[in-house]
Amino acid sequence: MTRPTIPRYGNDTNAETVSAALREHGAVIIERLVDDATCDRLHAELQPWLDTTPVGGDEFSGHNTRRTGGLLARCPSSLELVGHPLVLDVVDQTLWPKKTTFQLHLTQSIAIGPGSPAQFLHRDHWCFDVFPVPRDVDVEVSTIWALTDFTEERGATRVVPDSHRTPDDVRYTPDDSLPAEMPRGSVVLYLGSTVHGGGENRSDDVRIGINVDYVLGWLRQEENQYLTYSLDEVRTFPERIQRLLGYEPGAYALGYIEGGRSPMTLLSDAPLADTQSFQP
Ligand SMILES: O=C(O)CCC(=O)C(=O)O
Ligand SMILES: [Fe+2]
Repeated sequence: MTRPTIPRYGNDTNAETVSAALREHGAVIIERLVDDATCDRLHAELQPWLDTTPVGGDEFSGHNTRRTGGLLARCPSSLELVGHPLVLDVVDQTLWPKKTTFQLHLTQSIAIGPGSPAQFLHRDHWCFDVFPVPRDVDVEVSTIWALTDFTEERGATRVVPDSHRTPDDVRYTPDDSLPAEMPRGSVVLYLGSTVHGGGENRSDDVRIGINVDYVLGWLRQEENQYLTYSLDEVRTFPERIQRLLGYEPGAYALGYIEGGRSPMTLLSDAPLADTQSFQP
């Protein structure tokens, strides 16, 4: 039997191709989707925050791993990643069942320090507690952008290709996983059901990934986007990002204010096409 691999595309690919690969294999890499200048800028914006972020408090978070959230306000260049049109199109074509919209689940940098052991292999949709997500339903797409080159030695995210349709209680070992090796500026996308984890960092360097996850609009977000950014901060973001944060209703009657008004109306004085919620 041939060993599954993580499909890989160049930045001239399209959303249909990437989404099809993601749904078939549970993970996909797009190489060099942002350029070196963007990575340099983002890294420079992030560094002061990394310097003051404490290491994780448990094994899953990583005792020598620093997770810095709320990136949209802290690192303006992260908007380019979070709102990347190709990634958003892939997410849009992949999440199911989706009648209306999807939203941002979290942003965080994950800086895995030298000597860190591999993270426990897991499925991100386990954050939804006990709910047994049906095998053919994709409620979440996770992405990790490489801000430093991702090599196996440096702790590249490990993914078990083709694991996304197996029952939740099927357990995998590190031998079943492959490192998502990729040059900086690349992104690995995987489904909420795909088994994966941060890799062991056997190098002397810090591995920095920018983790941006998206979920269907009718689910609770992992990082509370309403409390992470003030309304004044949200007003400075592009409209697409405001919508992604959850300021547009998640479905016809989800998340309105004042008996049916879209929270988008809080962000601007201009009349908006969607001052009412979605039509049923
Ligand atoms: O850092 C990584 O490569 C993966 C992290 C991850 O999967 C998680 O924290 O849920
Ligand atoms: Fe994860």
